[in-house]
Amino acid sequence: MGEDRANSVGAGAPTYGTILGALALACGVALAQGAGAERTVDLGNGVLITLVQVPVGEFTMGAPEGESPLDLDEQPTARVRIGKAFWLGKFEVTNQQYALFDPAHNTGWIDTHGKDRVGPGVPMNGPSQPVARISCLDAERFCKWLGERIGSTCRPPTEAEWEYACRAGTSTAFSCGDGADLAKFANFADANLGNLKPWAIRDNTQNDGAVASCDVGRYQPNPWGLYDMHGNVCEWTATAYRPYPYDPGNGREQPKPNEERAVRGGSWDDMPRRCRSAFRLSYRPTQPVYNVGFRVVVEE
Ligand SMILES: [Ca+2]
Ligand SMILES: [Ca+2]
Ligand SMILES: [Ca+2]
Repeated sequence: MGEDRANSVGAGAPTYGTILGALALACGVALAQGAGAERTVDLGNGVLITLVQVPVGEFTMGAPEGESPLDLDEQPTARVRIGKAFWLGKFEVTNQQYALFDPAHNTGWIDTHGKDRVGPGVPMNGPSQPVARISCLDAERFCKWLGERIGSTCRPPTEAEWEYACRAGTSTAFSCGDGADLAKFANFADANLGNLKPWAIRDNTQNDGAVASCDVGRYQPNPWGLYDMHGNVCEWTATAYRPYPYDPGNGREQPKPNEERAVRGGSWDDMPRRCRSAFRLSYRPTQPVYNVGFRVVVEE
């Protein structure tokens, strides 16, 4: 339950939230407000999107000095408050889900030379693989279409919402914590990528089992039950890519028409460093990118 809703509870009958809270107290469990609540929305033809409720809270956005000396755009950090709970896609949007909006889109293949020219390569267009090769504007159009279907405001997450949800209360480089086996939590550029692109920059010491993008939800989720925030495909955000410290009031949430957008989370084609919670890069909003997809926010 979001803080807003909890605050609006009157003296009437107990709500789901108060019952859950009482249960948690009875069990001696400190239940974070909102974390873990789920709902589904129907895209038609029996295809659903599962959403996880992300609670109100505050976090440090960006990387502490020394986490990744090459990535200076992650500093300086800022304390950012998420003042309103929201619903975030539990998974990246899949090809099957996207096809209900745009049946003509084909995420296609990654061929052995990475160019879709030489051989059939590795499929990226399976129904449960994440959609990619869609622009940020396409992602926004999908969200608008979905919002009209379900009668809610739907959009890609802001850059702050994305990092807050990715961290899920952690301040380590990855939400699985320091010392965890990343290959159990993420699909990144591991030894398998050598089978597709022998020259690719990759971490040959790790084996996540996937050559290119794989079905969403194959790895372990983060502490808030969100999958593939690290890796698989990178994800569009609604926010202009501007220098830190992050300030939502400086116009970055109203990007200029062709201003580059922040893209988050890294992909199957990125080294672990580029899949960290704080990692940022950017593309023009009109540019479809072979390893960039998105997930949806549904506002409360
Ligand atoms: Ca991989
Ligand atoms: Ca991802
Ligand atoms: Ca960067």
